[in-house]
Formats: sequence, structure tokens, C-alpha cells
Amino acid sequence: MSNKFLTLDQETIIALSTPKGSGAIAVIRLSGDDSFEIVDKVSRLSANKKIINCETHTIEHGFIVNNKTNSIIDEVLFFIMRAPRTFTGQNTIEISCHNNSFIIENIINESILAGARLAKLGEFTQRAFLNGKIDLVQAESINDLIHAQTELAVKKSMLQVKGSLSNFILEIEESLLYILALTEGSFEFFEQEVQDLDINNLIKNNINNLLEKLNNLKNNFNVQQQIKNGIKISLIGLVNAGKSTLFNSILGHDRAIVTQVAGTTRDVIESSLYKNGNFWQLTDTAGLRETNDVIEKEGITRSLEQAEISDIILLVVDSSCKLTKEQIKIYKQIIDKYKQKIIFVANKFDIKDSTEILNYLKTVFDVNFLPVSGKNKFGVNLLEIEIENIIQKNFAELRSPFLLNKRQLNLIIELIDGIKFIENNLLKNFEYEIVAHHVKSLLESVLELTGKNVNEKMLDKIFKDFCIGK
Ligand SMILES: Nc1nc2c(ncn2[C@@H]2O[C@H](COP(=O)(O)OP(=O)(O)OP(=O)(O)O)[C@@H](O)[C@H]2O)c(=O)[nH]1
Ligand SMILES: [Mg+2]
Repeated sequence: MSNKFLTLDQETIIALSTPKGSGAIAVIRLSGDDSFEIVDKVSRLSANKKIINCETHTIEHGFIVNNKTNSIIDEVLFFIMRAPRTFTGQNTIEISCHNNSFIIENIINESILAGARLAKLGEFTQRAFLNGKIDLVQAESINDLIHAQTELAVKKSMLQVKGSLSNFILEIEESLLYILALTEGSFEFFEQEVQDLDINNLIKNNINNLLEKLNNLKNNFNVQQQIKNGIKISLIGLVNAGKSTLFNSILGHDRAIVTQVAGTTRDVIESSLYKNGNFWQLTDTAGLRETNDVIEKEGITRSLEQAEISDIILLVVDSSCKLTKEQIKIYKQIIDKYKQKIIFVANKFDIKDSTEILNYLKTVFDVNFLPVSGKNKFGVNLLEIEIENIIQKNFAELRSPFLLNKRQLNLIIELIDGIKFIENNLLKNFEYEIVAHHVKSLLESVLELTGKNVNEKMLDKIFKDFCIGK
């Protein structure tokens, strides 16, 4: 379905579609009714014909020329695609040229002189949406696909581009339409109590099923974010426990400063790495302890914030010496709050490697510690496997073939609240006319998800997240 109610500006747009930087070839894309005429003005085909007369979906060899000086700017290939069988639904040409910033600039400038204009952020995808080639969630998925940080996110975004989330939303839309039909149908049975009760139950069951589906989606959002943006892993522990040493050891280079002075790390240090197709956002933090030092205090506040927002905490304990009561208390506070996402690490195991130490830690904290040495890398491999296992476990729990973004999540939450309101307030009192009214407004929110019901301002906001040339 095309979204004709939104204005689609018909100007021909142009942008570099490949990333700036080194590489042999760059692709410049034009889209719009006049693409062929415009490129004809700035080009000369080897086959001595005009692009406007070429077959659709063919490639032609030729040159881009400077009209003023009549000199050749570059030798290029033209990929000619006629509407509507194109990504944007409009006449499209992709010019494959040599990847040199002067050449690219000249080709774009010449085309602008010939009648094109520079594309805005995400404007190609926006046109694909406005021409009904894709819906809004598919458009957003293209952006997600480009920015996907993990292999799994690539797979999910790809499914989404193909319509997995759109199909889910369609199911929601159908469920709501069914509930609407039931409520509207029930006006007629208003006097007959038995039928009324049956219908009431039927509506209730349908509402419950819908709520379950939506709630699952909402609850999975955290894991979805991990798949999308990578997994936040932070090293938390007392001063001098060896966090920075272990951090460097996992990263494979000396990123954080390590000294024997307690309180060396004063701020959150972030670094990322790819492991088995996953993106780890690793953070080293300031060691925890009681202190009056203002800077250190602020550092510790930040460490605790990291613990809160992390997906996985590596709780690092110096296993070479016994802990004081105070120190145990500090660790226990973290454990009480975040036990589910902690990996317990007995560091400096090279100093005293005995099961006695592990037993001691087990008695104190009632959990098993993984022995490692950040210094000589003993056990670091096993620790990484343990991290990977937790990631896989988290990901396995998420069965949905799509990932939401914040806009979509907010609309899902809106839907959940609206449905709950119907269930708790209206259905009990058999107020079907009001129920119908509310279901209708929920349907509007659903349409907003796929973009069948969005205004231009919102669209601009969504497409602003895209890069130029997309
Ligand atoms: N023997 C041994 N020493 C270690 C190990 N890890 C760290 N150390 C030493 O312990 C001291 C503190 O190490 P850091 O990595 O700076 O400890 P930290 O936890 O980051 O300390 P703060 O930043 O002060 O909180 C340094 O002298 C390190 O060389 C280890 O696995 N074995
Ligand atoms: Mg440190």
C-alpha cells in the first residue's frame, strides 16, 4: 500500500551510497523521475545511445563529462533501473565510479548542475516507504542491519527487512480487529445476560492472549538490546583486586593503567572487542572502598552505576589474601543486588593456587569462584568461555525473530497499558461501547508502528537516524 497521503517530493536526489574512504570503487545513486534525463546530460555512453532509451535493469559502460570544459571526469558503469521495480519505487541509476573524493565530488556537482539535489539523511529509504515498497519497521530494520553489532543482530535485522516484525504487528492488528468485532457485535446482545457473559469471556481470553504476546516482547527488550548493540560487561571489585590487569588481559593490550597503588583507576574505562560474532563492551571501573577522597568517591559512584547497567558483572576478588569483614560487606552488597548477572572471579590465583582459597570464598559468599590470574593469563580463557555461555543463554531465551527499537518498544508499552486499562476497568462493567472506542484508538497505535498512520514530522525524525546515501 502506498502512503499517498504524505507528500512525496518528486525531485531527483543524489548521494554517495558507499562509505567514504579507501577502496577501488564507489557507488553514487540517483533516484527520481528525472534521473535518466539528468544523467544523460552529464554522461556519454560507449554504446553511443541515451540512458533514457536503455532497457531497465541493464548496465552500460561510459563516461561522466564536465559540460563546461567538455573533459572526462571518470570512466564509469551505469546500472539503470526503471520504476517501479527499484528500491525506492522511482527511476534509479547507480553510477559505479573510481573511489576518489575529487571524482565523487565532481560527479555529484555535475549532476546537481544538471538538476539533481543532494539527498537528505535516509531519504532513499524514506522514498521506498512513501512509495509503499516497504513499511516503516522494514525501513528501520535496514538502518539496524547497517549498524548491527553482532552476527545475530544481522540475522534478525535481515528477517525484519523481509517482514518478520511487520507480520507480527499484522497479527496484533488482526487480534484487535477481532476484539473490536466482538465488542461491537455484543451491543445487540446487551439484554441477554447469558450471551453477554459468553462474549465477555471470549473478549477476555482474546485480550489475555494478546497481553501475553506483547508482554513477552517487552520483557525481552533488554536481551534484544544486547543482541543489537553488544553486551555490556563490567569488572567490579575492591581496590587492588586486579581488575585493570584482568581487563587488559581480556582485551589483549594494555589499555588501563596498572600499579600496586590501591585506587589507581579513578574513572570508568571502556573498550570493545569482537568475540565469536558478538560485540563485547568491556568496562574497567574504580575499585570499591570507603574513602574521603572526592575524586575517588565520584569514581566509585560511577562503578556502581556501571554495575547497574551492565549485562554481565565480573566480580573480581583478590584471592591471595583473606578479606576483612568490611570488605566482605562491600562484596555482599553487590551480590545481593545483582547475583543473577555476576561471574565470580578469584583473581591472583598465581600467588596461592589452592583449593583451600576457593573453599574459603565458597563459605563466605556461598557461590563458586572461577580461579584466574590476570597477570599470567591463567584461567582467562575459561572465563571468556563462561561469559560466552551466559551470552548464549540470554540469547537462547529470546526466540522472537525480530528486534525492537525504542520507538517500537514505546508503542508496544502504550498498547499493553491500553489493553490492561480495557481489561481492568471497562470489561468488568460490560461497557462495550467504550471498549470499542478504546480498541479503535489502540488500532491507531498499531498502525503507527508500521507507519500506515504517521505524520510527516515523525517520519523525518525516524529517517534522521539514517546515514546519507541510505
Ligand atoms: N600476582 C598477581 N598480581 C596481580 C594480578 N593482577 C593484578 N596484580 C597486581 O595487583 C596490583 C593491582 O592491580 P590492578 O590491576 O591495578 O588492580 P585494580 O583492581 O585495577 O586496582 P584499582 O584500580 O586500584 O581498583 C598490581 O600491582 C598488579 O600487578 C595477578 O593476577 N597476579
Ligand atoms: Mg584499576
